[in-house]
Amino acid sequence: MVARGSQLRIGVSVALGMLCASAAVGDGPLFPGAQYPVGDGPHSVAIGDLDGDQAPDLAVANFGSDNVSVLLGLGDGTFAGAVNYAAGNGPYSVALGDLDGDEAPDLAVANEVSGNVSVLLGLGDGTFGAAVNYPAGNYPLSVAIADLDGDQVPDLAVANWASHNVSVLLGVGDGTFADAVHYPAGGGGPISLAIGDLDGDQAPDLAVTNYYSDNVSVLLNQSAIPGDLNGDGCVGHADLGILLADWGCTGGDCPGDCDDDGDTDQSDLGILLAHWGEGCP
Ligand SMILES: [Ca+2]
Ligand SMILES: [Ca+2]
Ligand SMILES: [Ca+2]
Ligand SMILES: [Ca+2]
Repeated sequence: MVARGSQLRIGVSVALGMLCASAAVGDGPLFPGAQYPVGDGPHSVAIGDLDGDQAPDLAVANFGSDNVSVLLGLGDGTFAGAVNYAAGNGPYSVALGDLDGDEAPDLAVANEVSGNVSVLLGLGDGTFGAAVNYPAGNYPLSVAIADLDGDQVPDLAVANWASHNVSVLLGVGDGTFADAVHYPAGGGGPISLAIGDLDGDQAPDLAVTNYYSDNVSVLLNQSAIPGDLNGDGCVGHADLGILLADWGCTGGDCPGDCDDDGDTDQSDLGILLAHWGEGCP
């Protein structure tokens, strides 16, 4: 188990940014705000508009009470009382994203003790359906959401602290997920992960912090189709348009550069045409 340093198990603090310079007191831009009770042992918080009123809301993973607290924002930096939804055992991390394509944010929760991920689909009004749990690795501590295979459906990536690996659960599109596929984290005790395109091929990659080996692993996504310049999982007219608009570009940073040699020319067109239609519906 990972040591949990904080003994502040009571509430979520909200610090309001001080916007008026003339009113500045002290050295920093923040001052302590209100506290809002949540569940027991809150470990992680995420921000998003969960009820579609343009006011940011909070979702909190509560390790001790095996649930997630949702606090709807009133738009002025204050929040309504927490509503709690059951998750798995030992929620450690929570991420927000539209997992079923209905434009209402959903919740993904990494449950350390039960070794799974809970998915709670949002109804759009700030309430959530019952958790559906998907097995991950041992002691999952972090979850992130991104379309990892380029099919336009969000997927889940999970860092598993005790099994030293990362689980990827591909989204089906209706809010359900395929079985986890595990990848070595590249270090010991992966505890946190983040997703971004680290090599510029339009496919999201993973960065994973490894608690025991004191390093960060970079896991490059291998699923990009050569020629899929806009990363939508299909090599087609849109990509050809990008390439032609970029024709003759040199010196790197060329959007039409399929082979990563720093320019956009005949070789890139050849690659695109060789993969024409791949991945398209
Ligand atoms: Ca809201
Ligand atoms: Ca949704
Ligand atoms: Ca996907
Ligand atoms: Ca990439």
